[in-house]
Amino acid sequence: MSLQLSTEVADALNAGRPVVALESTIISHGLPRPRNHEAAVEFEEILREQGVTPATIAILDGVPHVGLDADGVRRIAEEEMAKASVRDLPIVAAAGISAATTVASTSYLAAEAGIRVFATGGLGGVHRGAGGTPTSAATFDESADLSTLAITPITVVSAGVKSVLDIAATLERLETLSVPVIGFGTRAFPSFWLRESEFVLDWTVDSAEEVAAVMRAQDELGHGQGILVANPVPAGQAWEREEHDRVLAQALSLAAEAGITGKAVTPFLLLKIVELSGGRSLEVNLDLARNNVRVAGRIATAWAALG
Ligand code: PSU
Ligand code: MN
Repeated sequence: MSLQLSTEVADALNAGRPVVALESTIISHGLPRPRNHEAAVEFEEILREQGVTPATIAILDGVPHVGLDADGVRRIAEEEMAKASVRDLPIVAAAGISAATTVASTSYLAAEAGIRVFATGGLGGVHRGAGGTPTSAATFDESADLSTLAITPITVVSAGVKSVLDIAATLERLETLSVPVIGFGTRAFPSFWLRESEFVLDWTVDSAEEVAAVMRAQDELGHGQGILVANPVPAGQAWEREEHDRVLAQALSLAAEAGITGKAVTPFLLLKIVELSGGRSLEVNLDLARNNVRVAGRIATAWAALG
């Protein structure tokens, strides 16, 4: 599958200038229209202001694009597209159709292009009930985001994982898969809309330069896995815990009642939560994503400085 790098991205990579990958599923399936388009444009602007080249990734008409032009960005925001994880890529390419890329497939394509840093909102993980409960069978619903990070050399900046997931199980799986997890200015693992979860991390750094040093050390060790940088939503911008807990419980039971399964689960929950919170969760989602993009820009800059 041959990648189509934008001229801007190809030039930046050839010159060793900082580049940050951005995913398209958050735009096409994770945020409501028309805010999704504004967000896609804004994420790119935040990077450009830092002197970093954005590489928004998506499959357009069967071609994996690394770096989109303005029309490509508009298309991922406005067109009905499939959500493509890594396993869907060859099928989508052969069919010549367009699809948005998840954290897994964005990571895969970014790494193929030689990009080392990627900003998202929240990494996918192990869904609640994945291992079964006393009254229901195991669903085995674990995002390919995790298994992809185990074999893909990319640093993903994420506000932890969404609290819709089983955070304990997700952290255990990341350990099993040997993916380093580093708190960025925090010891508490963030849970997307909230700055904290009950889980305490072993490792924390306070600067982008420290993350770049870990990336270099990992390369020197010859380990080809990714790194998860857990970056909490800034203080004062997190969702109020009480409302968060109430809305989350409602959304989870609506998903169960509606029998939502498979790759529809995450988009269903995210959009239902926006609806039930009267848009509050959306504001927090945008704030945390902007913050991740900014930190990813700093990490990419520190990484480029290491040469
Ligand atoms: N983070 C967000 N919004 C999103 C997602 C992440 O703020 O929509 C998407 C990512 O693309 C992630 C996907 O890879 O949700 C996880 O989906 P699943 O659980 O089906 O693997
Ligand atoms: Mn899933």
